[in-house]
Amino acid sequence: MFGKIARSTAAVLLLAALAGCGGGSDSDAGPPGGADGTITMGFSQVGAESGWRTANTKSIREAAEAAGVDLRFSDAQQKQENQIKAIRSFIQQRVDVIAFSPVVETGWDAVLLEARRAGIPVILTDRAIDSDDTSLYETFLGSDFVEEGRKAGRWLVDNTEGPVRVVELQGTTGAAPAIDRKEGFEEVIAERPDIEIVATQSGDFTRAGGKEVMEAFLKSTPGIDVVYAHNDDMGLGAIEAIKAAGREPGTDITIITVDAVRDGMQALADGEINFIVECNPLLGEQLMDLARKVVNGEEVPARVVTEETTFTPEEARAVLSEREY
Ligand code: GZL
Repeated sequence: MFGKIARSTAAVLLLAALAGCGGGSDSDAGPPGGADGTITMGFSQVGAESGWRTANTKSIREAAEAAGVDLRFSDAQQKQENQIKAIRSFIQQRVDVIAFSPVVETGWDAVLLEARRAGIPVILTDRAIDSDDTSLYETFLGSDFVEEGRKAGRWLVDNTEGPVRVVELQGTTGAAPAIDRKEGFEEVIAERPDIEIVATQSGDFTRAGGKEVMEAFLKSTPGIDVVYAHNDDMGLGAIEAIKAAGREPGTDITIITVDAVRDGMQALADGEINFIVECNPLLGEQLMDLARKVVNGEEVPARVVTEETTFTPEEARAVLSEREY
């Protein structure tokens, strides 16, 4: 909001378009975008922790290429301080727009205020932030993680009877998908007092993390019926641990995950996972379209929710060959 007013004013006041990045509210900045209209985007990515992230990065890079966007890409290796450093660097470079997937929900107000003061609009993609000041960003593009958790809980409520002991592999501590997928799942299973989460711990959205936590659960927690993993990668790590313990994943222990990336869908098709809630990583095209509108001072929705579904083993077998990721 503030960024758009500053940019429009700068654009109206300044007739001569100088070469170089647009952005910035000082008086010598040309209209948004470079002299030839090229948009420069600074993008701070969470990291490369999962199959989902890899697919998301590929989608963003390919969409930037197709849209002629000059993409300045930074991988934060799942560290918030690296994302804050990258955003400050993008401000120094006076990019036209900043987009990022916040690794955790909190701690962003200061650096986003710096971007706003520099007149550079910010787009949140994939994960949201928990801030009272919604003017710090123009829009949020990504999934409804609470609904994803509800879908996982709904499948469990509808497909089990009697006492069910669940162990939960949470995503990165403080991350929106981890907080919200837990919230949605618990909201729905509350309908069944005989479904109980008997252990819960973060596996940090990685395969290694899921395996390590599941190994500990198998040693410390008797009578596990179900694993609810906040992403496929932790579910695949749990499968390794379950097999190493001489048990049958998908048969002895039911497994529910979120994402629907290729390796997860293959395990689902093979019957080692029982149900997957899709989380669509292909956000690149929508992001570039939103960026163009924001840079040009056009109105954009405060929230753009992505379309996604769920899969059973039979449904996975039917679509596996045509999946993009
Ligand atoms: C969800 C995304 C999550 C995925 C994980 O939009 O932020 O992060 O579910 C990824 O696989 O690590």
